[in-house]
Amino acid sequence: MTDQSGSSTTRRGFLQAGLAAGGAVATAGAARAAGDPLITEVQPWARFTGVGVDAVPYGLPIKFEDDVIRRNVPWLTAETMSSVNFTPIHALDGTITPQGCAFERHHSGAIELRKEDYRLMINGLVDRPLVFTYADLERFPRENHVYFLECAANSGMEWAGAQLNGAQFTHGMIHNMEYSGVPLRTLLEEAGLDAAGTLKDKWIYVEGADASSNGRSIPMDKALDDVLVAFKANGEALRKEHGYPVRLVVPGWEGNMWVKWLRRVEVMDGPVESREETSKYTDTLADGTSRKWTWEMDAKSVITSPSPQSPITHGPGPLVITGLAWSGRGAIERVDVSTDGGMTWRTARLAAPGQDKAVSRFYLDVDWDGSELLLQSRAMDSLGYVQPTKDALRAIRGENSIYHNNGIQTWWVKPNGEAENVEVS
Ligand SMILES: Nc1nc2c(c(=O)[nH]1)N[C@H]1C(S)=C(S)[C@@H](COP(=O)(O)O)O[C@H]1N2
Ligand SMILES: [Mo]
Repeated sequence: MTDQSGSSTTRRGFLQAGLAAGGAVATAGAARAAGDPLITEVQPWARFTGVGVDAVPYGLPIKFEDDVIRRNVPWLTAETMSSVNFTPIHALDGTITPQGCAFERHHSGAIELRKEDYRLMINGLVDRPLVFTYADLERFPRENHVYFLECAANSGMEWAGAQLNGAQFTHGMIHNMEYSGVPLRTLLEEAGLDAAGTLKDKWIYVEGADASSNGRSIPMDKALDDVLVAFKANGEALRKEHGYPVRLVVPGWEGNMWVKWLRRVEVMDGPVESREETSKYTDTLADGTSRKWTWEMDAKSVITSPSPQSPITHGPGPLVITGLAWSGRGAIERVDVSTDGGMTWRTARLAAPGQDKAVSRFYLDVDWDGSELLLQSRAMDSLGYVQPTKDALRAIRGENSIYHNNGIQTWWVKPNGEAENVEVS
């Protein structure tokens, strides 16, 4: 333990050296090299051996990163069983969300379902109603795809104005994973769709094995397009909270339709109009009528750093502005960043070309003069759709909405580097 406290003292020294040097990163680096004990003295981690292999059979993040966790907002819901927590997007980089900190949304809690007890039924207007075991599913040709899942309620608290102070809370109902699974089309074809007749006007109804069942209707053309019956995420088994052993992946469409612990797919003549697609996950407009079947998640983006939970700690000079962008209708084509509340825009650098219905990472590398910033990002997708301001959204949707808020987010960065959630529309 003394080793540990010793190292944190020297770490403070490291920070002060950085601040004293100020300005460009290179100048700071040169000054540091001169008399930094972290460079000139043998440190505890070099004087003693580390732990051996197998010390931790399945690894967790190192303790220094123990604040990079999912968090909930306790006052949002009465209890955690039917609730949501948020991905710490302010602290992540790249595009893939580790399962261990990917947000959870349950309507009746996460269940424990063994592969051996897993059954998937396909019934209704099919030639042969079938029941698959987990082992059966593993024998169909598999595909791998990276897709984002965004809860339709993401940013829902921000409709009327700025509310929650952090990208994790305003935009953290999203994750982006690589799924391995079998196309639903393959399983529907195995059951045979001749009995359904014309497929164009047919629907499927999907439900989970949990108490809520979270049943949703999906039009047949989507079901036969890119929907996956997935059993792995980011290379490993789905975590319990994400639907182990099998979940539905409905690319680009609202998270509610991605049924976890998938137990049944029924082919039907029409939609069920279940609770989750009538009283919930619809958008009440200014005139009191509600939009429904708002499945696709419109293009959206957010700056993850700097942001309220990720302030600037290094003073003026080189600053990396970064964030995430995604579209449920296609790929991200371009992201613009404004530092003056939307008056002027610069095109950010995409870390990689946009992928269909997957998250893109963007960067804007600037020389910060230390003055306040009103940071915004604006996504454009492959259909030419441009992320709207919150005012533009409210003009169409009114003020009663919760779901599908893809308006432009603003962070007010102060000269001391701290950031706050504000609205500039
Ligand atoms: N069976 C079942 N599936 C479900 C839910 C649920 O409560 N039960 N919640 C839905 C909602 S509203 C969302 S946003 C996503 C969340 O997926 P995640 O917990 O993996 O983030 O799962 C969806 N699928
Ligand atoms: Mo959701």
